[in-house]
Amino acid sequence: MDTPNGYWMPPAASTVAQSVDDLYFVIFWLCVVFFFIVTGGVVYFAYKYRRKHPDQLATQQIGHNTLLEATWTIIPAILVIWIFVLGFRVYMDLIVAPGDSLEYQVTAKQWAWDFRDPDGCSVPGELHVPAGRPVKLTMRSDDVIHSFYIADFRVKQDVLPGRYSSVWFQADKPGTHNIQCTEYCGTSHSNMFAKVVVHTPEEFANRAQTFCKVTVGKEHGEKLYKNQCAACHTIDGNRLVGPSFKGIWGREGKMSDGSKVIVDENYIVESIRIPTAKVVEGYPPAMPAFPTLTNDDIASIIEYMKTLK
Ligand code: HEC
Ligand SMILES: [Cu+2]
Repeated sequence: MDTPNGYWMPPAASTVAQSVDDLYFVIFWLCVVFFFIVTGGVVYFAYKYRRKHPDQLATQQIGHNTLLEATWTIIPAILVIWIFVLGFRVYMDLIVAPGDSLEYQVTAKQWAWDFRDPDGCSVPGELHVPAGRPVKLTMRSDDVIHSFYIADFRVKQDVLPGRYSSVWFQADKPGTHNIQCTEYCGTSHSNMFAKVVVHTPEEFANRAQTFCKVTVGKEHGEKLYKNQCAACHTIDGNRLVGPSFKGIWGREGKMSDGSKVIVDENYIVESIRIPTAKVVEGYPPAMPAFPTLTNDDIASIIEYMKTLK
């Protein structure tokens, strides 16, 4: 569903795009008009006041002409103020996100974009948004300065390490558009592409069943628990092969070597990645490692464990 390219400009596919283009063309056509006035004047006067025969004397110096000078000061001043007013209006539209925007988290890193929608859904290299709703991106960088640019939407914003920046847009028609990084950010800068996919509201509402599986958050953690851990760990306090997860977060556990640990993030990550590193007293070292779980998966399991009081 790619939108076709226009002749003058990429397709104007967001609600602000047309006003950006209109402003651009106001300035462009003013430049064209002044180009012809100035260069036309130069050519005309060069011809009109050319030296007509070899012994013609130089024209006498002319001091100044108040009417002429007032005209070429006042008219450009009015035009420049007009451009400022038009530009300021468009700038305010671009910079102030509507209050009911869907908020996304965006992380740029050498050399990829990571997008996370308000429900924690994330698809590698793709930003999925609904048509007809404002979308606000809160952006940060893990390393160097990048720049987020959707030409079809006419939005562009630097993405910085150590500081949040944001853009917003609203696309009214479903379709796919390119995202580029427009700040030179190292070797593979020119490959730092992504896509924004605009869905119908129905498609977007069903994304959890279709293209966008939630990969962070306690609901995702609960799903992982049921599929991968429930065989050996209960959540009701009963003992299976392993200890129950009931009240696990923050509890003090005794290990088979006599040491004590407080259950925190690092202990849980270690228990899952290297289960034999610390073995709970009174249990066999029977827990398998889970190499397929991502760091996000483990973070989600931790979020879920915190709810098991
Ligand atoms: C085959 C059974 C088995 C499965 C499946 C299993 N575990 Fe375990 N787990 C154990 C056993 C046995 C222990 C206790 C011995 C030890 O610490 O290694 C344990 C201990 C733990 C501990 C330390 C508990 C404490 O009280 O200090 C954590 C955390 C843990 N498992 C997390 C998980 C997670 C998360 C999953 C699912 C992704 C999982 N386990 C799947 C058997 C299992
Ligand atoms: Cu970049």
